[in-house]
Amino acid sequence: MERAVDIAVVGAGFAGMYMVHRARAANLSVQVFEAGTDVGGTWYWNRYPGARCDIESVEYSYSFDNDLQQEWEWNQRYAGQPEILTYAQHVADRFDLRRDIQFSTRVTSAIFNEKSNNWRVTTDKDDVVTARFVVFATGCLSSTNVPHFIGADSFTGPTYHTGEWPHDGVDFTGKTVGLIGTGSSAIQSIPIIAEQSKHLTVFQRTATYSIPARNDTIDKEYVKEVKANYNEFRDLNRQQMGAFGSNIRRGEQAALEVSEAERRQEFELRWEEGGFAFLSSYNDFLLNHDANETVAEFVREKIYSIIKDPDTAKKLLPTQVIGCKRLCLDSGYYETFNRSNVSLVDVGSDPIERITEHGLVAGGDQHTFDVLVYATGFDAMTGSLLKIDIRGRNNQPLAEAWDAGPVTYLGLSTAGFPNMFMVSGPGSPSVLTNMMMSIEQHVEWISDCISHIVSSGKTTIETTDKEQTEWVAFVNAVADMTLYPSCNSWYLGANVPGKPRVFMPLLGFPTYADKCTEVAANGYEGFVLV
Ligand code: N01
Repeated sequence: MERAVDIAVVGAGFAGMYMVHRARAANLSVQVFEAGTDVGGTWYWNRYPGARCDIESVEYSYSFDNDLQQEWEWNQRYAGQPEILTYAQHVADRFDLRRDIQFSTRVTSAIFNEKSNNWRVTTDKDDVVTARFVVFATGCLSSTNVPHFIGADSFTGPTYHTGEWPHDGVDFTGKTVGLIGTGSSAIQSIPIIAEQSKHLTVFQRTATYSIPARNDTIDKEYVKEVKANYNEFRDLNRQQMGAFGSNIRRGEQAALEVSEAERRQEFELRWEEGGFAFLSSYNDFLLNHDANETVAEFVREKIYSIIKDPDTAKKLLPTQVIGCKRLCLDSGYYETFNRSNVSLVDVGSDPIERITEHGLVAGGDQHTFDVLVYATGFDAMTGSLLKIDIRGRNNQPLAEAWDAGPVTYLGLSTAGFPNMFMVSGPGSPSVLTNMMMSIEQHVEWISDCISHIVSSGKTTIETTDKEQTEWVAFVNAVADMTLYPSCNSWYLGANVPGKPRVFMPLLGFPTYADKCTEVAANGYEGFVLV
């Protein structure tokens, strides 16, 4: 049966959930479709052992409702996946969000009708909804990346991807396990899988920098302090580059302005403290190669000192710029390679040739195992959007419009796709921030914009080719002032073969948020309202 709503939303993670709340507040009807059986998005799917957020819990949470933020009690400094999922479920209950969300339903297409100026959204459950506006709250890291290895289907044992982990968990007891990847998901899961399994073989293409997380139960006194001035604390965080970490001591000097002895003392202190603050000791790590090398070398020394076997230690030493790929935080990652039941295979110099019935072949050697784990990440930022048949004016597919890489204005909108919005889309700060703050900022901007269109009697809002071309150039020019583009990160789409190399997230939350506010205040400058 065909239904009509004001807003169709794709995805019921933190972005889609808040979109429901805001739409209701604006008296707009809303229908959300969610592929999972419940809310939570990333935290619904990523149930691999050890999955944990690396932004502090008091910051990685909604700020829009004071009672909610005052009443909710976190247990951990960095909440684990089960705790965050419970929080998402609590929010869904508290604001009665589920009645506008249809679960176990995947959106298959969203097609703009130029005559009626409506979007026609269809699903794999044969729903058809027409909506004036469509909002993609599909998440930046939701479309799993499974490399196309020759013979992948021939493996006879169970295969898992960290980003689509079974809800009942996986029991590795007595099993031999092969795990591909050494990004954040691998770094969190490897220590736990190693403890459980008979033997774990890790296949590493690029060695990773990881800093101790030093996670612990949350300090109740600290929480009390935060809650006493929660709104001010949030505002201060929104003024940080990444919209988090106002409590982080940020070095105001360049790394090479101080002596080696002073630097080392600072690095040691921050290594002991753990967390992202480690990379804030000096202000130019991502601007200056030599400065970066001082801290990179410190981490390499730490790795070398932890690992007992010199050959393994050498393989684990990263060479790229530290922070260029997203920094990982771990609990016992490097120490895991001292276990007698863990081995490391370098597939950077000898790539995986093929998967076989009982394992894989790399560098001419056959490696056998019972279970295969892909910790190979995501087709980030664009993957989930491009999986859906999205078509705008002239029936043009989004995939065609983004043939040379994603083009957006503000990461919110793309030309030729009227009344379509993306939450934390490519071209917005998104993954380089505390996602909760970016999500709130986008959802509030989008819902205000929709309310404006409706109340002012307009029909459509759409950006222009010129505006988005300039925006993409700006996003890349900002990145080019830093060392970010110097390695093959997923920020650039470099982890997915054939994906156009474009730096997707914008650096700097506060100036971006100001720009969005200014655009709206100036009558949606850069958009055409009809
Ligand atoms: O994915 P990744 P992830 N052959 O892309 C390797 C967020 N997150 O799921 O580096 C062999 O980082 C690939 O190798 P290389 C966070 O933003 C957050 O771990 O491309 N190996 C890499 O080692 C994070 O950055 C949290 O050479 C192959 C790995 O697979 C993002 O999600 C926790 C390969 C993929 O690492 C993604 O993290 C978890 C191939 N063909 C995730 N293809 C926290 O909040 C890929 N690889 C803590």
